[in-house]
Amino acid sequence: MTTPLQGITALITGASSGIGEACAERFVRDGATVVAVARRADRLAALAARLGPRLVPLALDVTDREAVTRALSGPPASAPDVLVNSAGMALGLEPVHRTSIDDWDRMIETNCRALVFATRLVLPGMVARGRGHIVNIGSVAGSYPYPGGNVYGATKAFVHQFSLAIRSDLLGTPVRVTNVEPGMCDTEFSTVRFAGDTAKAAGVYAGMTPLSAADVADVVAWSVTRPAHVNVNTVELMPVAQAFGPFAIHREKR
Ligand code: 8X3
Repeated sequence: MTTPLQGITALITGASSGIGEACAERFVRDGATVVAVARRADRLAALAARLGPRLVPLALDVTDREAVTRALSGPPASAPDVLVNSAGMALGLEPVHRTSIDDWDRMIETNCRALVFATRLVLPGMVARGRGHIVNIGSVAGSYPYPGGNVYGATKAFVHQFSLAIRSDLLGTPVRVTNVEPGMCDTEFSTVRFAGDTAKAAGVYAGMTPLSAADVADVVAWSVTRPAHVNVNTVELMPVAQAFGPFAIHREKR
């Protein structure tokens, strides 16, 4: 028997745009109540106006550990059936020796530290209530290195391993853990990566059909709605127009 989204509560981080927003939309459409977490209160208010009363906005910076602790210790965020950790970003595409160390800090802070912290806060309740599902939004960049992906890819490799590791801790409980790892997806991802340069970002997706945020939300919804005895560990998805390259060889001129 599948697990319905109808009537459940989902806490979704990074809900003001991209994959997080698409997940919020999909979950609300399918009957869930969504506590939508993001820094941008105006974007959350617009989302609430669009999706109705089952979209509960919670303006919050997920990297602010004290604020997150406070917010997740009482209603409406304290007892979710599902946590979708979608807050995250890539910053820059420079070779490792030229990257901004501040960018590294922000990626590690959001993609790793905030994700494990939110997860740690909701898990005791999920275990005690005997139900729960953590869905992390990873990336193919966590498995396949590419030039300039350095710390971004490493944060997503962290998310991959963390997702598997906590499932082994949760063995014997009904709490499920899934890592969804998309490839190229047409969201604000590249605009953020290139510090607001929309033309450069558009070039990333020129002449090909990337995944949409709704494609990824579909996989998240599918993972959550499997029968209760099924744990989807990892789902990797890419656009058909994206694939892997051969090893790069540097040859000296002789
Ligand atoms: C984003 C996937 O392929 O654009 O996480 O780096 S890719």
